[in-house]
Amino acid sequence: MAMNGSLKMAATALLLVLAIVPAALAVTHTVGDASQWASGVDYADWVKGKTFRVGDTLEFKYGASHSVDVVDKAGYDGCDGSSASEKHSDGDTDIELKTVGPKYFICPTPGHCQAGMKLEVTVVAASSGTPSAPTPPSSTPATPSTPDSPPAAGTPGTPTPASGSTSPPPPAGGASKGMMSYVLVGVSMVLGYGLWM
Ligand SMILES: [Cu+2]
Repeated sequence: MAMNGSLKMAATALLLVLAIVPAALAVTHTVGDASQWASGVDYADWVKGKTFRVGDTLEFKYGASHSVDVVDKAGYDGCDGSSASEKHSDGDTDIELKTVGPKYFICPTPGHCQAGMKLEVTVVAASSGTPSAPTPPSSTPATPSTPDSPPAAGTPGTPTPASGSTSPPPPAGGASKGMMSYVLVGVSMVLGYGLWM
């Protein structure tokens, strides 16, 4: 039964890895890449081919002549930062994408947005495409007792059909699913039933 124990530990480790990987996929997008947040960059072109997910971060890097205003669509279309929900001018601004939908950013320096220093990204849900384990990693699947001491319990599934026609539990059917835990549960049920009889 030591083999089963190590296999179960391996399976648990695998589940943990699968549960952790999606979180590790959160990405920081440096706006404009090497061009950064500056004049003369086509940010509509920069966005192409990229996927922005909830949990990702936009990092704006820019010189002292620029700023970042978080605006709505009207502010984006009109290059108007007067109703911006956030204003940043620290030169290195991280903005986490927290909700799905379009997000708009402009540089409020006069003339910059009008010349194209504006960014629209569409944020999508975080977990699309990863079918990972939906259940939390519960490491103790309720079978702590390894049935090793009573080996003579042989021929399970036939526990004295004394009480009428309907046999009590169908353990063989449950065990046929191939899951090791189900097998262990079935065996322990049979053993427990035998001891009880
Ligand atoms: Cu600017």
